[in-house]
Amino acid sequence: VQNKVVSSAVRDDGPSSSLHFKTNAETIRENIIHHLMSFQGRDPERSGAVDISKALSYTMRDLMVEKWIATQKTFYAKKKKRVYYLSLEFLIGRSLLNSVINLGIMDEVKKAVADLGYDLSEICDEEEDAGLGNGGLGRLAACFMDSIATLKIPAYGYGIRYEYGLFYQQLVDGNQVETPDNWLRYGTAWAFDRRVPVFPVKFYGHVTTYQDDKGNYRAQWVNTKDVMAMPCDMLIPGYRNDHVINMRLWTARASRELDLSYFGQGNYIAAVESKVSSETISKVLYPPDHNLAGQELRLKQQYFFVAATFQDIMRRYKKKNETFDAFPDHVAVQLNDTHPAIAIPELMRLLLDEEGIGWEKAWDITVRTFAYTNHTLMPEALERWTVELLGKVLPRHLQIIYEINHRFLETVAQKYPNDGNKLRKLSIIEEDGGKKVRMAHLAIVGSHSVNGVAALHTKLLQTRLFHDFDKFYPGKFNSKTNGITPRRWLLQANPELADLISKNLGFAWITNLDELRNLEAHAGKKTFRKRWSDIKRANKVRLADYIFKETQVTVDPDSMFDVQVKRIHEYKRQLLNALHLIYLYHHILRNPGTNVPPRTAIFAGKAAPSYWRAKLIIKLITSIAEVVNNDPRIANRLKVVFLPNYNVSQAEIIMPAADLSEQISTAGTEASGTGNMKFSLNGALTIGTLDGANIEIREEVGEENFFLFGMTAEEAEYEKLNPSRSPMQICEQNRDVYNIIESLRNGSFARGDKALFQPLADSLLDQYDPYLLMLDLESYLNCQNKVNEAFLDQDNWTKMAILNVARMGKFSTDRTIKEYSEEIWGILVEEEQ
Ligand code: B1H
Ligand code: IMP
Repeated sequence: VQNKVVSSAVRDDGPSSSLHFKTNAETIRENIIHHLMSFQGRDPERSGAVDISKALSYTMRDLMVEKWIATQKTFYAKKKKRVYYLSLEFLIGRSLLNSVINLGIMDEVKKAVADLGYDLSEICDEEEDAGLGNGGLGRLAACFMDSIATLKIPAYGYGIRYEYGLFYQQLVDGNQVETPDNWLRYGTAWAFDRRVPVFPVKFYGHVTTYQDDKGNYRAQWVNTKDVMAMPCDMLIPGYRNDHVINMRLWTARASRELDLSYFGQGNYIAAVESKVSSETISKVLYPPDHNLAGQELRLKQQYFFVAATFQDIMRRYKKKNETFDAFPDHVAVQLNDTHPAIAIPELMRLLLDEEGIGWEKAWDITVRTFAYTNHTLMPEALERWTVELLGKVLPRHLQIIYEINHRFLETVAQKYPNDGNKLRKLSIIEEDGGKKVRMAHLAIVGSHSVNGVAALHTKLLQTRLFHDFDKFYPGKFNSKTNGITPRRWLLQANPELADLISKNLGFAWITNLDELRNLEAHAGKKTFRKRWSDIKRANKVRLADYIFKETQVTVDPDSMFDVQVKRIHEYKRQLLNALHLIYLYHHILRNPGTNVPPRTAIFAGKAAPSYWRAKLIIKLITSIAEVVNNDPRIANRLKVVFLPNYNVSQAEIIMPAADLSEQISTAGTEASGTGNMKFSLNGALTIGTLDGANIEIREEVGEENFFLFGMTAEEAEYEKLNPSRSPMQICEQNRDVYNIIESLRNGSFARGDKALFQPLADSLLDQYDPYLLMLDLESYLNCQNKVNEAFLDQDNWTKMAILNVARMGKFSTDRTIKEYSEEIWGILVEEEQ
């Protein structure tokens, strides 16, 4: 990713703190050279941008280590409660520029790099993205780490160090083709591979019982196959506060004993094979997203990192504590969705089997320790493991889950006597169609807090998905609206806008985003708006250059940049967007004199490799692009672009350049969304439905600064079962809609192939469409007309954009994390950082 502008929209009141070596451009340059020679074995005179990038990264890491050690010592000194954020995904992206900014040494680093003959942006572009996540859920975890470090919360992130992150997406003839993301090919400067502590993780085997020295029967999990977990630490610096926290990602290694048993039999090849198979556990991130893989390896990944993490938690806890009575006062564990929910029976197992604590006490400790965040209402994403698989891989955990369920259902039966239906609905075990463990139910029963990620999402959890649980556990459900970190998503991604804001408001907004409110006073000033729109244009030029480099399509920076970037999924309705583009194409052909403003529709996003319908939607978009972009009659009034391989660093180029943000999911399907916040914070206006956090964004920015269309979640729920109009009726009543659908069926966008997009046309015309595309289409088309009109008044558009940014304070993860910390973890955030 190139053409990134790097500016110093950071305070220029000098380096933020005492450092091991005095950081000035000179010492930074010396350290770069030292690393080049001592660690990379390069001749400074012959090394290129890649080498400098790595050496600079090591230099930044050196600066962070000392702060990290000091930070860890304060956790011990103050006997603080620690938070463990468990997530199967951390979508970090790049770290170099972020660490330079957070360390507060931008000017010094720029100068050091310039003295070596390079531009910092060029050096930063050499870094590979750490794409250890699928999308919003993983990126949220990464934004949380930044805010946790900035707010000085004693916390750790725990996850897996996947050797391959989310697949690399190429477009071949307009179709998605996946290739492996070998992000560690040349190593990474950001992770410390550690030798200690290393922990064994057990799998398979069976359970026996024995009598302990007090005469109690205790379970013992034996004859297991063990895999070793090795820690790999990534340091996360807070924003200019000397605080550095730890993200511990586990790597799977074959255990020595396992190898020896094979060697003993003289079976060398089997020993090596078994080593390879142990190590596949941390090989690759699962890409399905909102769809369960249901596979043994995925379950093993989940338990692998949970078991290693809990051994680490116990090790740390036992350093200072003799008994487990105070465990929940010292340890809070946040489960990022149900992916790590096997931690609940794992803690029970440790307390019961290893520590010899009785059930009631162990359960009390467990529930007070865990909190669970739900991220989706989509039924296909709710994890359910078959009893057969869980019993095979984790036999002791299955026993414990059955016991948890047994005791839980007894309490349910007490509250609702003779109500078999209630028991069936609430049970952790799903009985019909082969027994399955419902991980969400396990997570709810085993946690003291269950939160949704936006107000509407939480309400729907309470009224629909988990209604009975909400009744059964009053007060357990709560809402924590998502956010984004303003450090990466404004200060770093949009340096010129950040500069303009800082020049007018000072720097407080960087750690107190509500300060942006003071921009409102500037929205009325002509000169300010001019500066603002100049910056937007420069960002659009940068994106236009990037688009040309990646796709060889020329786009006009003065056209409206209409952007939808996110995972490709039917519920997100990229297809609805595509239908509007077909409409626009037809409209311009039929009305050559029309005054609709020129538009550039920009898409990016990955489809799950086995989700053929999502892949067909990508093919449709690239096919529309081929037709529209090459039709001379359109004369550049409409361009369509699909940027391959959407990732964090691409998002950092896209967000600042958008005019219009497409947030058009069917109401009631997108739990929150966080891309919506990134766009608004960078001065794009939103066209969106009343879904997820869109509702709260609209509330904040004002309805007059938001393009709303479509049904509400309640209407959508009703229409799904009782449609007011059929797709056929809609086509009959609206010629434009008829023509759109017809063009999918007659091969217009498929080089004459009538069959290619037939499945999409069929689903649109189907009586039952869970995503209600046809029922929202006219409202969407009308709303896009309003967008066109509004865009013709550029000056007013800019005013609206400024007001959007001014009112985005709520959507900082600093606010989100403060709420988690104070309302769930029981940790007060110190006001003065
Ligand atoms: C979100 C997921 C998700 N919700 C299953 N659920 C996965 C589910 O690999 N899997 O099996 C991976 C991811 N991701 C997203 O979380 C929501 O759709 C967004 O609306 C939300 O903003 C984001 C963060 O809360
Ligand atoms: P951990 O918490 O044991 O993973 O150790 C992380 C870092 O914290 C260590 O590298 C030490 O710098 C520091 N640390 C570990 N144990 C103690 C302690 O008992 N007192 C103070 N600092 C400690």
